Amino acid sequence: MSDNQGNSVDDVAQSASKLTLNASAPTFTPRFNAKAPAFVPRSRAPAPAPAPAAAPTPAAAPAAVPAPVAPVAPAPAPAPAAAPAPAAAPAPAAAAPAPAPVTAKAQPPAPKARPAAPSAEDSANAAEEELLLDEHFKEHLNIIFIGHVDAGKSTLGGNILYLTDMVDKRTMEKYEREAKEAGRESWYLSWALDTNQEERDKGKTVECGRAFFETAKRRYTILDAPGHKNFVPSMLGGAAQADVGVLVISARRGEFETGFERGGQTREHAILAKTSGVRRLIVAINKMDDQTVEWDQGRYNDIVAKLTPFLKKTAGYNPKTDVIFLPISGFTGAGVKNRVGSDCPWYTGPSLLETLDGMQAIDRKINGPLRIPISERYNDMGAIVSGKIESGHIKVNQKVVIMPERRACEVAQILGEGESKEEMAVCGDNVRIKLRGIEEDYIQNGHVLVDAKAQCGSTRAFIAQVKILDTKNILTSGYRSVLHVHTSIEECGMTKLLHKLNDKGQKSRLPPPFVKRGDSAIVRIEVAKLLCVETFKDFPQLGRFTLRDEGKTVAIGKILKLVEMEAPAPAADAN
Ligand SMILES: Nc1nc2c(ncn2[C@@H]2O[C@H](COP(=O)(O)OP(=O)(O)OP(=O)(O)O)[C@@H](O)[C@H]2O)c(=O)[nH]1
Ligand SMILES: [Mg+2]
Repeated sequence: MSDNQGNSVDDVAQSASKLTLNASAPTFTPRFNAKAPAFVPRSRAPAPAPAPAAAPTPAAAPAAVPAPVAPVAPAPAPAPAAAPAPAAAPAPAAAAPAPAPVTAKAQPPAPKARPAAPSAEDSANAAEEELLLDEHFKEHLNIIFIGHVDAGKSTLGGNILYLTDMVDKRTMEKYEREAKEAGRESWYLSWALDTNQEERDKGKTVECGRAFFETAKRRYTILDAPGHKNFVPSMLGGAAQADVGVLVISARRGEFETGFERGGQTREHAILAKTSGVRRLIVAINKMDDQTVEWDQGRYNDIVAKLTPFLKKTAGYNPKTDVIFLPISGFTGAGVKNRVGSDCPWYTGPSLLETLDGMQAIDRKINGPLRIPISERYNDMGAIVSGKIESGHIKVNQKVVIMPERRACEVAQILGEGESKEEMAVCGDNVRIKLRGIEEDYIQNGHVLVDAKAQCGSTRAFIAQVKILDTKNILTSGYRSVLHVHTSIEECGMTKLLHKLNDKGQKSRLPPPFVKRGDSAIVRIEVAKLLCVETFKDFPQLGRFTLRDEGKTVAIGKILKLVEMEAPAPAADAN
């Protein structure tokens, strides 16, 4: 792996957002079922009393910093903060084919906008959707922890599991003892997520960790990305499944600076998260308890002031609508579940979990065609696959097909987070599925599980719009690299450069002889094996990708058109 020295992607990713064109899709507001049994955490310590409801505190915007805090509505605890104003669609770039707001392919209209006189079909779909939402009243949110190495991502994740009673006190005490014996005392909280020996020995996450917790309002999957630059591919696999990013920043003297300099993963992760479809970021300014910081407001403001223009101009996040800053200590837990309180009197805004609970509901295409990119598979008395449901819903006994090999099988069991067995799961859920009628060996990461009656196509070639980020060389047709698209990783070739795009997004008439750092272009990409992808317009999560080479992100892109496609099998052929 070559070094990223001095060649971070940010210089040239100035318009990364233009490329991702991540227009906020229409959102719906799930009807949360009042009959739902409330989640009552077995609190380990007497929880501090909820903040006095009478005087809702404004989200503290440190006065000295120009608008660093996104508009989180006052959050009278314990009720979560009201959702921030709907994220205005980030202004799409002028560039050509602007993806329409996300809608599932050939699907019924989004449930939110009910027409004045709904057709019978619309009404039936809306009724079905409401039923599904009622059953899944607790929305599932997938959050990815990103940021520079040692920023405190795993420690924060471990503490959240502890504070929400997902890991009991005795287990944590055991980790504490063992970590002390291993000479890594301060690392014990991270052991809840860094589960393998190498990770614990080195204190570095290698594989994107996964854990589950829930609050009174939502169910969450934590995806804990490794910060080290060598493990960016693993971070990308996690980002592909995430709805919201928590960018963890160490406020410790020297650490913020290292993470934020060129080549630091603060920058690379923020850009990659945005290009992977993570629309909203919570920036957790962490280690505020550290003795070099001691909850100093000046340090916090300084960091916020440095990050804000970068997140806006380079990573493409709108600081007003997509980004929320808050101070925490993942280690002591201050500002994580409970508010920072007297530790940090100048910040009176909501805690991290309150902020997550208060985020606007994500658009889910519950009645869309079933699409689950497989992120893991193994055998446990039958083939088991896991992944996030990107579209649609799945039920026990449903006939499904593993694409692109078109292997028909059936859903034997749906395992929710924890060990719960579910009758069904819906878009947004991160599930494990036991399959009947297929051997595990036939399944690979990057395959896509679909409904037998609504299969997807597969292809060996597609036309894409790319933005070239980090490469010293010029790229000509035939350039080979590694394609990361949803959970799939394949070698690919950029076989044709079709058009270069100018700043206004206009196509060159003639194909360019080469493209270089900073250029945008329309290209043809080919892979050796059949791949299940979709156009960005139809399914953004299956239609955006990165190209990596020698440990660097060379380009980001979105799929405009599938060519040499194998059409989906007619319904009758399946099973
Ligand atoms: N003082 C203080 N130290 C912290 C805090 N959070 C994490 N640390 C310490 O920072 C070090 C790194 O923590 P990790 O949680 O492993 O960091 P990470 O971001 O997961 O690192 P990678 O997985 O390698 O990217 C450990 O020694 C933690 O104890 C915090 O809030 N305050
Ligand atoms: Mg870690």
